Amino acid sequence: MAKELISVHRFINMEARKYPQATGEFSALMREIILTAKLISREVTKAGLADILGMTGDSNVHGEEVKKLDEYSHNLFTHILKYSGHVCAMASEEAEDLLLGPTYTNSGKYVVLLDPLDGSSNIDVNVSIGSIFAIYKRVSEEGKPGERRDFLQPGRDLIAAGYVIYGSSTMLVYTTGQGVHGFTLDPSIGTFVLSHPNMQVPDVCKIYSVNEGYYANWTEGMKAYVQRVKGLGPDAMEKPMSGRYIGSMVADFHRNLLRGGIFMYPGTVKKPEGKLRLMYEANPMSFVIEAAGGYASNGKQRILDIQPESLHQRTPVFLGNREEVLMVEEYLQKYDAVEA
Ligand code: P6P
Repeated sequence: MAKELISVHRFINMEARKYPQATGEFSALMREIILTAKLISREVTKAGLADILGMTGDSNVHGEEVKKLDEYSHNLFTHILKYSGHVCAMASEEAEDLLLGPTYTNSGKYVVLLDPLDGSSNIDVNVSIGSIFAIYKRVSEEGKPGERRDFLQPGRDLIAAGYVIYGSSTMLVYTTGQGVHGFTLDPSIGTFVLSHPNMQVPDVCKIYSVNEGYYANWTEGMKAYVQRVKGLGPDAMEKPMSGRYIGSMVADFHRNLLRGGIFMYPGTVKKPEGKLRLMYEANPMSFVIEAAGGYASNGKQRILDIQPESLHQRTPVFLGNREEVLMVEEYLQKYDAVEA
């Protein structure tokens, strides 16, 4: 008996029926995100052809302005979502400040944060990249423009979060906090189909993902933990983990979610806050990993409990199997005198 084909739209409708009070606005917002994902997927898959098609520099053979793909993705997300009627304001890695104003809907209940195309530098070498999104319900008065406080909420208060990975296939993975579900784009019908229902972090942590090129800049605690997972030093694991690092957060995250692993982007002695952004990288991915049974920490505390202070603030990120991430906290506390 062939497996039943459940489109993401049917899935969203099924989920909405579980909440009698649902107005359908969140479902409608998700459908706009899905439309955007399809359009970006189409552009990403032909990105490698840019030079061949003469789409180099600022204009293509038709004289149309050609933007970099991350700028293109940003423009597409913001254009589609601001006219959705459900978003009063947005924030993006590609924009210094809040995105709001007359074209946004002051009556919109939601604000959306985006990393429109994370890891976009990997496009030129045909490595998987992704879009990351995070959705909060506004806390400011409906009917008025969105405000900064609508965004500066702890990640634990997210309504939904997820990512789209543009890889050997295009997949949408998202959660509203109740289970994590994966949908694979079937290009022949132009629809995301439920392929990975109820994704859970595997119990065994087999993979560690970190850029070891920064080893010399790590704290002693970070060095000691990585030595352990590599089977070195006094705490050596009996069966060392495999090292896997793509350098594209969505790709590393997705593989670890499926196979079991810990993803780390630590701070360094000189840059204790690390590189990744709290609001549109760490928080959404932490929301997903915790809904899948994992845990996410900045090395001292749960990422989702961090009270944000600015849109683009950075944070160290350790996420994946709960016990491994807790182990990192122990190492950093033990070796780096990191206060709890
Ligand atoms: P590094 C991509 O630029 C990114 O923001 C994440 O997707 C990725 O995990 C990280 O930076 C890679 O950074 O310093 O290891 O190249």
